[in-house]
Amino acid sequence: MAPPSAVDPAPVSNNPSSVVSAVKEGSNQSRLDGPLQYSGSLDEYKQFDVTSVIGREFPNLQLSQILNDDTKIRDLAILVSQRGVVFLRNQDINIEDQKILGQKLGELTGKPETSKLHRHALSNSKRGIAVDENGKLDDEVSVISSEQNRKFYKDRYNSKSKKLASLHWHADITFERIPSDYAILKIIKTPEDAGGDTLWASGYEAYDRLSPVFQELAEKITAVHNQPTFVEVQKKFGEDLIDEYRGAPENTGLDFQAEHPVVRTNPVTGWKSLFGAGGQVLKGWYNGVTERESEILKKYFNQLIFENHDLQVRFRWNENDLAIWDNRSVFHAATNDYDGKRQGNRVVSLGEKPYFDPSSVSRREALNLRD
Ligand SMILES: O=C(O)CCC(=O)C(=O)O
Ligand SMILES: [Fe+2]
Repeated sequence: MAPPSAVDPAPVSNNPSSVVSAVKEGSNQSRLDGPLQYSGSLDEYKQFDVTSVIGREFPNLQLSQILNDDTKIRDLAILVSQRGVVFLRNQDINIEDQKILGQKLGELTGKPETSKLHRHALSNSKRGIAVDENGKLDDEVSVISSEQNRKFYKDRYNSKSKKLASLHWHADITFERIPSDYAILKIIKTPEDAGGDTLWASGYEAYDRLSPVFQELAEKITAVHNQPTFVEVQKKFGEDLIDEYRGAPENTGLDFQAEHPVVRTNPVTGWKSLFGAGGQVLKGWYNGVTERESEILKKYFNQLIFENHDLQVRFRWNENDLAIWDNRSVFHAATNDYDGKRQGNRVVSLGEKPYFDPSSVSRREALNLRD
């Protein structure tokens, strides 16, 4: 079934080497010379847009069946980058193949050679939670565990919490100097009671909702992303953190701070996205403005994400459902409204060093969705 969205289906060469440049090898920049075009190789699978702005679901496609087809995996990555998040139901993919997929999505869309799978400082094998039924421990998989979250962050990951649920909005690991391109989460166990949905919000659309004057301002400034929580957990619970190589040579140490452009160009789509917002900036700041202005901008940028439910999509999980999202251009938030146990495996791929290309365009411009 053909996808119903306005994504340009123009076919291009399916040979990745013709679009992925070798010139930038060894650097931490994207190897793409320009945005990629979806070739149409996934059109044969039933699919639909979950909302007009964000989300595509494939109700029947099994990822394990297409893992060795580079054209299809590359098209899948392009769709994830265009639609922000892609949902796949009842997947039989095992954790080894989930990791292969995580690395391939980025490699086939030009990520730097030095960017591998992320090794999370806290959520890693040292927590002793197995990633499969054979008891395997793996630093390149973050086990998303309700039990672990309740232990480390009791006041927030708790159905009786009185904190604002919107405080959970974030993009993954943006405190790293080389943050993520794609993330893949497979939920293995859903809570016995209801709940545990996840929401995603479009950074492309958040950018498009700024006036031209505010767009220009946002394009001029950088944000310091700051994550002090892991060191707090280390101190409180005596947990050991990974302070060396976390999937890219630049990702080391325990400062968990990185400066990135507030408006980021996604190399795969060529579209501008609001990137410097969400929880990772709540404890950080904007450079180039006063402290007071920084606080005001934070509130406003976050309001665009938290309060515009028409740029969000909410996903209700069944066991073995899987989501793939592009951390460069979407934010997401888990819902902690359940008392049962919930668990999943997340693989996070590292992408390019974030950049802003002044010649890139907004999503509405690219798709001709004028105001
Ligand atoms: O538990 C969830 O649904 C999402 C957790 C999360 O933020 C992630 O996997 O990156
Ligand atoms: Fe996350």
